[in-house]
Amino acid sequence: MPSVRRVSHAFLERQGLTTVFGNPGSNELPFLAELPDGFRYVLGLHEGAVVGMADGYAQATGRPVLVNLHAASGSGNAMGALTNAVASRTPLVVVAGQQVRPAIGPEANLASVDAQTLMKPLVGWAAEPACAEDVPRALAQAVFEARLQRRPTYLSVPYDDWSAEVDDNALAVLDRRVERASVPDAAQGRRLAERVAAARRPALVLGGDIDAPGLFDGAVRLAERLGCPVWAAPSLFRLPFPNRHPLFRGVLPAGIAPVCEAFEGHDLVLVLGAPVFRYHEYLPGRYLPEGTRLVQVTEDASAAARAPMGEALVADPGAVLDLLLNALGGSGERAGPYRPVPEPLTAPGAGLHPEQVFAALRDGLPADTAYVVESTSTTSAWWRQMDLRGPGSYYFPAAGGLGFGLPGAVGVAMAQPDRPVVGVIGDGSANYGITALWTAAQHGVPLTIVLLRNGTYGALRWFGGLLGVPDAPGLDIPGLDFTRVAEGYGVRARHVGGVEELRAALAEQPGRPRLIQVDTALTTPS
Ligand code: TZD
Ligand code: CA
Repeated sequence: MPSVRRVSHAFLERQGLTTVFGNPGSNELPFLAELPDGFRYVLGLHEGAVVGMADGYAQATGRPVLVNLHAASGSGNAMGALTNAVASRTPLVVVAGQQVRPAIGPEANLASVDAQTLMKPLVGWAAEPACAEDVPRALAQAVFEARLQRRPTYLSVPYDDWSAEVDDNALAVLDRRVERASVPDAAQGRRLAERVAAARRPALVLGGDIDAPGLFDGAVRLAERLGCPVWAAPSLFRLPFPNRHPLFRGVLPAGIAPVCEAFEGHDLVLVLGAPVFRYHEYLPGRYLPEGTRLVQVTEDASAAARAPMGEALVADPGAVLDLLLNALGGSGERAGPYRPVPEPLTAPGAGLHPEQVFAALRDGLPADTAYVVESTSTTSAWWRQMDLRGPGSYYFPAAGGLGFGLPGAVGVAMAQPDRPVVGVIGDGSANYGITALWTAAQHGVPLTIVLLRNGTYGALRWFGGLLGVPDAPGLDIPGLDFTRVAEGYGVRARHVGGVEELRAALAEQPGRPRLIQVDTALTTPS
């Protein structure tokens, strides 16, 4: 009779979940015993970094990824990082260890009390199997729920379950295949196509789900066919459209009133692959201008249900793009040349203006570089200087939880070893996921971290102004030298003083992780 462990490992192998991001404890060791040869265990030194790396890896591969965490304490450490994975719709399958069944009730040390509800608000599905024999099936459910819902799931497994024996019925899980098809029916398709064709001044709003091969190009074709303006949805975390395309109008501001203002004069707003909307700053007003209709197409049923306005079609945005392109016919106008980049701004003091740093990245690095950005006061400088034209070019913490950027860059680089990957990380943000440097060093991940050191939580100073709090303590972070921190974790690092030195440093291709620290002047996000 096979063990729960053997069947579970075989299931994970068949489903392609053979890269495990984790940080182990005693409860987890029995799951990790006898891992078959094809498995790769990626050790992270803190659970926030573990989830951040797994999140980047899963987003870049577009596939579910296994995360192994230690009981309640490890899971708790991971929760902040999971908020981002929820917002980016990343299918993380978190398997946590648990005490043996008789020790849970009496709350022995390392028992995870009420493990099913521990991560509940964040995960789309959570369970602790009712008996050992149910573990392989429950693990399969965790994987399929994560994929179908595109949301993290959580499975808590008592550690002695792994060596329990199961009968042949448990093997049925190995042959399971679970798929989804979500193409609109003929009437729904016709209605939507007629609505779009009849619009006098349509506008497109694209969300993170459109940053995928096929969809990204489909969105460009649709926009050119319609000749309409395109915005990225508010609180952008992936780039769904070339940012210098002549039809691109930028990222919608994350407030009710400014979004309404942007849509002024449009009779139809078609939202593809985004919630409606992830506002941030509370700027009340009308949701939509008088006479503007909004239609949201998303395969996220919850995003459709919770939107405060508009119509929604729960369907695959890729299928809808195909359908609209077929229905609208024609070949679309060439929309004209890409918009040129402006000269980078310079700063009066000692540090570089962030625009100078970004211009150096743009000029010096290959066009297909993937950027993982966690630098919060430099957003407008970033979009003014960058010229990103293809899918998978840009990642940002989707729920705004810091600690994604540095680990996420490691995960993206591990997922795409042939693509240049750069983390653009603020001196505040870096600290939340800093231990990922060690994992990058150990795996020799060819990754560049550009560390922007302005000595402060720049975005919070700006927020202080907006909220009428000019005197909050705890916003400055002097005395940090990331070259020494990085060296301590085994990553080669250097400080660059000026633009030319930065450009020269970027031109080197070391083939292993490196950190480049540059002092920057304080700017505002917008
Ligand atoms: N903690 C976590 C986990 N997430 C957060 N978003 C914050 C705290 C609050 N926070 C922001 O929202 S922005 C920011 C903080 C601390 C400053 C980030 O500093 P930075 O970037 O150096 O990375 P800038 O460019 O100086 O703003
Ligand atoms: Ca900073």
